[in-house]
Amino acid sequence: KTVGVLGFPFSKGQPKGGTELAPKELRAAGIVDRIQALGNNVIDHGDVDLSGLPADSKVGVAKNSLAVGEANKKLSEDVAKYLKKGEQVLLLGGDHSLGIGSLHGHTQVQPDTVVVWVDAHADLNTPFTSDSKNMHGMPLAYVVKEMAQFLPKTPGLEWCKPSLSTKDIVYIGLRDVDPGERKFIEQLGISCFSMHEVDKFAIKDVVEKALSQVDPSGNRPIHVSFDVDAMDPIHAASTGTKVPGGLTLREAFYIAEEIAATGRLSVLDMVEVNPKLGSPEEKEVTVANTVSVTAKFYGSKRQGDVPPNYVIP
Ligand code: DIR
Ligand code: MN
Ligand code: MN
Ligand code: MN
Repeated sequence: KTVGVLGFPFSKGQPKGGTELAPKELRAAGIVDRIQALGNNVIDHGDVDLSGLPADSKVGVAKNSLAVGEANKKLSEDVAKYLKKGEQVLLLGGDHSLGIGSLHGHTQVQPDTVVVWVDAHADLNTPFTSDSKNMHGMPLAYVVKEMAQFLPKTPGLEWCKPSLSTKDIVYIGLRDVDPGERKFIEQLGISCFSMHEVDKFAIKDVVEKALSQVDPSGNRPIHVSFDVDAMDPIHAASTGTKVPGGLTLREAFYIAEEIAATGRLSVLDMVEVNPKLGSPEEKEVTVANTVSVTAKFYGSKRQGDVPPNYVIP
């Protein structure tokens, strides 16, 4: 299979500068080589061209919506372009507002995709339910049909027509959910495995139940949107909104190994690494763990890997 790697050096979905540096850091840490060494054909397409984004005024219901909207429009087109060539897409964020363009582009090409949203947060806020007004807390609200009735007209996002249903989405790892988001999850019946369910059922059952709830037939393409803050801050401290009590590195590995085993991973977003946050050691650990988890999604196994042309010396 061919994996197309795409960087999205963007941070305007939240207030902290630094996530725009993550694609460069992840590449420097060898993410492309790691995936290639597993026997995948990897094409690094570089970064989405984010030059000349509009400047936002300070007023507006959602912060930086012109820039977020325009950047995501370009992202959607790029994701769709590489999927049409038959590639899988690995998207290196960037903050999680990129979920808008990534999911929009993905569903243009594969309308039957399911979404596994691995995150401490639900990212389902509308500009009305959000306290922060940061768009990295809103991407799912803009791509889910049932949410359209709750959204205001948002400058910059006029192009974005929702293309997913609540039935196509499942959450894993939630532990910091705002009141409006919780209400939407209940009212719209979105499948959700918060950290409570991870504790209750253990990760093996959580992954099994999550995949069977969202796709009982087990044949649809899978979009994983992996926010590194899903992991416990011990494993991923260099991120903008750390929440204690998260997934262990082992649980993250297990999710990734099981998704890889389905053979149906189509798009993977790895988001919210912020190399400017935390100590140098924490940055190094966060980047290294993000690379390791990503490699598991593309076939690396903890039981050990044998490169394709390996010969016993
Ligand atoms: C919070 C935080 N729910 C918000 N969201 C984050 O601002 O909407 N998402 N950090 O990843
Ligand atoms: Mn998050
Ligand atoms: Mn919150
Ligand atoms: Mn997120």
